[in-house]
Amino acid sequence: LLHDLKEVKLQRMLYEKPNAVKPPRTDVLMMTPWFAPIVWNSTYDINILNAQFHQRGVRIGLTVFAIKKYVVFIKTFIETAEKFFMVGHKVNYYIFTDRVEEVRQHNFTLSEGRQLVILGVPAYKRWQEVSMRRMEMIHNQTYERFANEIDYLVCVDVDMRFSDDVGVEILSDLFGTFHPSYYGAPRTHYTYERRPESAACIPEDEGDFYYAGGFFGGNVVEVFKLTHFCHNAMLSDTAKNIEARWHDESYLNNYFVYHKPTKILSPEYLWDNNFAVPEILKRRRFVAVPKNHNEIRN
Ligand code: 2GW
Ligand code: MN
Repeated sequence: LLHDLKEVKLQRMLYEKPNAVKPPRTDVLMMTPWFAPIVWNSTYDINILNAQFHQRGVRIGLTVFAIKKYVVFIKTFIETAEKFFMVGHKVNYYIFTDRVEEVRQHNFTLSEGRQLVILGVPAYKRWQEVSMRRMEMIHNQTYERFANEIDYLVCVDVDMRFSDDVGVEILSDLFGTFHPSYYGAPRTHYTYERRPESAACIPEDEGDFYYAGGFFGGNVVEVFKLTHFCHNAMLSDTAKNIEARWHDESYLNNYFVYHKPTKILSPEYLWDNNFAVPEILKRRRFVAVPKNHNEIRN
């Protein structure tokens, strides 16, 4: 085995020396108490990271669901991903939809090394279920497909657009994203599921951050475990006639309390332009597309 290993060495590269006594940012938390980096602008060097991930020939899968009327979001989503998502790396888009023909008709032209896979899935009647069942469908494809095709999975909402770089700086074994509404809030303000009967319950004195349901990921094995937990917790709640407060997001938050993410993305990675932009927010990389709730959700 050892005899097959080639020497891997980064190319000569010029960049500013890191300074052990001067942190690049002092206005935000850059590291959790369990030593997971929190990704903010100016805390990393993308050239070093790109070289490392290219060296490993990393393949990235981006999963997105466009069920029923939400197919309207897919065009902007893919077009902006082509401009900003993992540029220069191997990317597979996995679009889960009940409207395979409509998605296919876009005939997206993709850059080299990028592929689009359309997966036909059922359309659940209730929107809460449409959202929650994503965990099951991602889980099912993990051993069917993802294990053979990619190294990392990135799972996101579709009612979004990329508006700045989202690259390999986000990748890690297991990652989540700060919800843009709660990153500065005290624990008691987090909208966790609090009923002890629910499998999503987080007691008042537990929990680190409030993570967004619309952006998480990790390596294939970790996403397999996460989606397995979330789906089964949801099924056991449903059997007891409980629906967690924020659906899949509630189970995700529970999972992250007891399986700490190895990296966390700042709200740069999930923003809503209806919010005032705070001083700490230097970039808005992935932002909500305004939607007419009545029209799109009924
Ligand atoms: C339809 C009616 C009401 C709500 C959602 C839907 C719907 C969602 C749909 O008809 N078709 C569909 O494909 N979806 C998918 O579910 C789509 O990928 C969408 O981005 C995702 C979540 O729904 P969304 O984006 O309308 O909900 P948000 O933006 O309020 O999402 C947050 O809360 C959700 C749970 O309630 C999820 O955790 C989500 O990840 C969060 O960002
Ligand atoms: Mn959304």
